[in-house]
Amino acid sequence: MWNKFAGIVAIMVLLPFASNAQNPIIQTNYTADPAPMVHNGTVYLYTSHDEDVTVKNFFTMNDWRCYSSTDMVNWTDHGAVLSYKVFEWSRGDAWAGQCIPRNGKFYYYLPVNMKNGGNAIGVAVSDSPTGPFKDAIGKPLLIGYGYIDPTVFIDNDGQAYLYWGNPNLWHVKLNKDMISYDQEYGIVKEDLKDENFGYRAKKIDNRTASYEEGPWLFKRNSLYYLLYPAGGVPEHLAYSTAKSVTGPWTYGDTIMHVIKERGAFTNHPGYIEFKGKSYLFYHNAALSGGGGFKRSVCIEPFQFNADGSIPLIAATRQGVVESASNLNPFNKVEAETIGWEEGVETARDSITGGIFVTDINKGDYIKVRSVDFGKGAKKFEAATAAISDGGSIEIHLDSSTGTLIGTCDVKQTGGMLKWVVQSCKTQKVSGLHDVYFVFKGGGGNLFNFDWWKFTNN
Ligand code: FUB
Repeated sequence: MWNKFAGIVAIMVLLPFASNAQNPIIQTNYTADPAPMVHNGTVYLYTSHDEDVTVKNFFTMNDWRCYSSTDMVNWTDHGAVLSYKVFEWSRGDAWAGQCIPRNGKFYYYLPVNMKNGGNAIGVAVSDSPTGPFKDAIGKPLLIGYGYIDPTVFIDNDGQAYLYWGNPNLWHVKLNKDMISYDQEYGIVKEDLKDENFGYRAKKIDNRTASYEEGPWLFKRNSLYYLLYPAGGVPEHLAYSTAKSVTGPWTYGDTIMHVIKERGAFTNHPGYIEFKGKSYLFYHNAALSGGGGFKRSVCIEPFQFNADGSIPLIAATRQGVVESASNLNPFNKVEAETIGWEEGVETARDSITGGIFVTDINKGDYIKVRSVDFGKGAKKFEAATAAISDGGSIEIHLDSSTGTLIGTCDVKQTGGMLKWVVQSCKTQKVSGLHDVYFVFKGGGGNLFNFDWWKFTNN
């Protein structure tokens, strides 16, 4: 999460592309290891989380976060949905996991280090995609050196598989309960050969093929795909395919070159098809203050080649240009539904448990993309909380300095978690726009912001 100092630098660094940028898609936190999941018409994006303060120049990661979107351009922050502390047998290192729905529950497979330092994979479960998650079995599901980065997949016949590992690649068949695996089938280790997982130019630690870690398994048109970071560090992304979910795998090609930016030395793929389009999720280090241990999740839309192969995908700043749907501003929209922001943070309300936008200072803004006003909006409502008067929300169209359609004064409400709906008239606005909430006022934190909506009367 960037602080105000970093924010100033960020504005300088990001300005050249901020107005059109969609990548990195989250600006309020450093996020990594994207694991998207489509459920009931919504994309849930689970990420690991690089802390703002890196300890001992290594991955400093304590929890996993969730964001959701129905349009691929605005992401609603659901906060940290679990911490490594959920696994009482763990001492930390909340690395790359993946969540999957089954039988009305959500199973989240996560690598952590055990209290004795060894690698293990745990499984957490929740009734909701946004948590809270709890340890499903009270002990590790799998224990072993290099047991990190699980990817989970359920085949058409209902059989679920878990693949994982660095520098090796293993898999198990999960039982229907999703919290145990077929002991008879056992733990299968892949024979990493060049023809299956690519040629490794940098021969280190007796590693053979290019496969490194972070597998992502899916099926498309009866072909199984395994995407993975490859080649050693700095990692590029590559893929293999197979006619059976258990291989043999045939090496495909590079999907994304090494991103030579700010010392990002890992990458991590995630893939979904959503509303008829294919999206590659990955991470770089593009946010202000970013680096190898402060990464940021990005998305690129792409098209498979006609023969099912994956093209080389460029890492861009623009990311998703076309939204998958438009946002209805006449429904209550969470303030933490963000297309792009500068300066603000998100936090969890200790009373309601909900997420809100905070650390709002003069000049900060939130951009919400593809807002469809239809025939017209005339009034704006916002749930805010403030300890003093003086702050306001300017509503601009299509840029932070675009047409000003209204200014909503935020009155003091008696506390920074005492939510009161403030409202103001707006100029009549219709059609499709990007909306910019530009925050104005004196010095310091102005107010907190929970949700907003427009009305047409
Ligand atoms: O995020 C920590 C580790 O870095 C992940 O587990 C790997 O995939 C790499 O991204």
